[in-house]
Amino acid sequence: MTARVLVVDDIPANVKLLEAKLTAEYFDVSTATNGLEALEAAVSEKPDIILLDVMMPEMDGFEVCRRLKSQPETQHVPVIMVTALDQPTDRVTGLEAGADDFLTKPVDDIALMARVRSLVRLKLMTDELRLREATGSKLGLMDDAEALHRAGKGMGRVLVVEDRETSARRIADSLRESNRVTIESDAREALMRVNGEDFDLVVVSLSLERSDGLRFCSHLRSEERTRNTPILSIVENGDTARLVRALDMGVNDYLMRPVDRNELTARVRTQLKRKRYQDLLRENLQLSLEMAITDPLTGLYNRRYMESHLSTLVQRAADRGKPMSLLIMDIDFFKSVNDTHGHDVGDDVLREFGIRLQQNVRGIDLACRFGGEEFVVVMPDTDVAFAHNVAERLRKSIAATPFVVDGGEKSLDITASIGITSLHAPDESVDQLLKRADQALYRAKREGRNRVVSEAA
Ligand code: GH3
Ligand code: MG
Repeated sequence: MTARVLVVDDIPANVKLLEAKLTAEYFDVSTATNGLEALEAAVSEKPDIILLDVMMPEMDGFEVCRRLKSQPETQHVPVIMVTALDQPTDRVTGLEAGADDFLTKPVDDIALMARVRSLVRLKLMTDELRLREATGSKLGLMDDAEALHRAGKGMGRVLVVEDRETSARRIADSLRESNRVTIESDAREALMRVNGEDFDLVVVSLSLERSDGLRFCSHLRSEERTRNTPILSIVENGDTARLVRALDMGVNDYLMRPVDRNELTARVRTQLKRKRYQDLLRENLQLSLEMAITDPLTGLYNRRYMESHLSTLVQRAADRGKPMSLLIMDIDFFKSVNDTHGHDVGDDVLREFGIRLQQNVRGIDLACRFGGEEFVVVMPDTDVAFAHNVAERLRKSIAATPFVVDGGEKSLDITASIGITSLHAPDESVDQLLKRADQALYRAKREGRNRVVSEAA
């Protein structure tokens, strides 16, 4: 995993030290030495995570964090506060400013890496959801601000897995005001419970006396049902080894004993908010997007969605310096299918064509019905040579097996022609891309149909 990290500290030696540690782990590091610089870099560098020193002259880390978390361009970037003081009050101030985690100087290498990785992983997932969501709202389907607002509300369902009675009670008491809390003292029982009941957050002790907390976390992460449920773990002070394993496993956050009440409630709040935000995005995506952006006949994405999302994908490929390819396919002599067998049979052919298309592209490829009997597949991270292979496979899957149509009454030989292009320059427009693919398609038609043509290099 590689990611962009912004390191902010007013003391050059501290910046150098963190920069060296992160660069050694192949992170892409940029730096800032004061609050204002940090705010600028957070926008211009688009970091995936920010390591932020608390004590800085003029604007301190808390203020920087507050500002980062209050502007839309940067509010989703995780912030780790780096503080010289191991003070619970500092942590609470930081959490209230919106910080996602803390590291204490001198920064422990293992905790630093595990922490950065864990937050980056979460950020990448949220980015993906936000990207799709942004495409949805461009189409007028939902409202980001409304989703965020709703995410901050409502009772959370929290499962506490802890076998020390006083500790369990104290945690439950702290959370009860705004959550529905269930206590389970045995990890095996807890596992049964999460299979039958939905929880928004699981708080789990990693030092259970009678069962294995880490194993429980790993089960949660491997099961489809609980894979996205946030886990907040409670760790014995100094038990870095177990903490690191937990974070590597995908545990979202942690608290060291003795558990500070304010820190606990603040972290629970953060996790619940993020969970709800993600749930809302996912729900919105499934419900409204599917209806408005798919083609009713084939179930593929429609042209409107494709054009809208394609510009986002082009931008992203350009930003990351990754290749991207696109193909246009057009059924050969389709007019004669309609003319000979009628429009309904034509529709059957289109439906079956959609199914075969879907079966032959990857999940990250975007397949859509572009118009009548024209289809487009956008392939992120794919160069033109690889796209050619995909196209050949598609062409064969159409031509090799006749299309059974008209309720099984007829069987038709169908072929298609395919034109391919790829992104040449980062500033290319969607129109240019489509036009080149179309020219390649035109050549495929002219050269005899049932073939794949890549654009001339
Ligand atoms: P070529 O090999 O050059 O592509 O020839 P073609 O016959 O496939 O191309 P042409 O553009 O002449 O004809 C496309 C036909 O597709 C004409 C149109 O009536 C038909 N068509 C477009 N949309 C639909 C649809 O939703 N259902 C059906 N049944 N036919 C459609
Ligand atoms: Mg055609």
